[in-house]
Amino acid sequence: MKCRKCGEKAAVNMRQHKLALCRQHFLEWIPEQTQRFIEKYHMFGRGDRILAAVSGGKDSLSLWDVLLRLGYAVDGLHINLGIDGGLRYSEESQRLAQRFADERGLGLITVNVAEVEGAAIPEAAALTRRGQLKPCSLCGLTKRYIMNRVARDGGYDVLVTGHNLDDEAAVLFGNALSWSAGYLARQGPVLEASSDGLARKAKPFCRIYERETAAYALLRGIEYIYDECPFAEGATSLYYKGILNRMEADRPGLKLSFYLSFLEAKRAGLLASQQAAAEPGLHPCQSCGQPTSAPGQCAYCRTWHRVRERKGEKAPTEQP
Ligand code: Q46
Ligand code: ZN
Ligand code: ZN
Repeated sequence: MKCRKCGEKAAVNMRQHKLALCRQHFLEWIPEQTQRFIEKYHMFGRGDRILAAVSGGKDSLSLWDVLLRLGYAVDGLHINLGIDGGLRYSEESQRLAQRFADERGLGLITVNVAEVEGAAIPEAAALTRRGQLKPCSLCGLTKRYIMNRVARDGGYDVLVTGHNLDDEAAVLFGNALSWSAGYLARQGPVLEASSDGLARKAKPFCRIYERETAAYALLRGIEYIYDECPFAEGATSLYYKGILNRMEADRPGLKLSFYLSFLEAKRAGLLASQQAAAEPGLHPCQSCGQPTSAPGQCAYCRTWHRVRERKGEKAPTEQP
């Protein structure tokens, strides 16, 4: 297989795009594509201050790398969840995120959940109803809250995450199976800021296959955490990814057309009424001031308050 651009030996063959590229041209192609999507979906501009959520995995570190190569001003945010699972998962994730930042002289904000809230995610989840079986629900709530808070308090224009096409297609598949109109209405490359304090969010890799972000990290020599979070095992999203991968193997490009057709249908008015009604009445949380639709306290404050109560501890003096 030869590179379409130069005729040298191809390093990556992308059947879905009918495109094979050598190392050098693949490493140029990913930023070009990313820039194209940033513009197409009006994600952010040159003067914007960008905060990238970096887990230490291939997607978020590749994204940070690509945005820097494109000349954007990007700081990183890493959230240490306190997950071990015999793999020292969180410790290793933070080490790799920190190393990436240090080697390039970049700013990385780190929030350690156990230090801020008094309990790591697995311990806290075991104390709440939310996370009895798996801590993912509490974990997701906590990550969303901290990301939003840091982005808002730091005055960032946009929060970017490394979600790739496989992630987006799997979420879309799940939401379409249950016709969750509210979730479908909110899914897309950009989630606009709300006037009451929800940060603007964008996913510059939403059209890049997971296989491509992995190849990018590998060919750029980015060291990332290979292991999945130990709690990801058996996750529905992985099950959906497996099904979509089987379909993709028979029909290259299926995942991309599934996602793009959805965006196109939305643009043409599908879910228009849900989009108009998607914003529930938000008001500031009584405790932390972040916007919430829940009466009184937001779900984050309520849940972590309960965790501390059950742990028999006092409320922390510091918020993330
Ligand atoms: S939600 Fe669940 Fe992930 Fe949190 S506990 Fe691990 S698998 S990290 S994306
Ligand atoms: Zn080439
Ligand atoms: Zn709150």
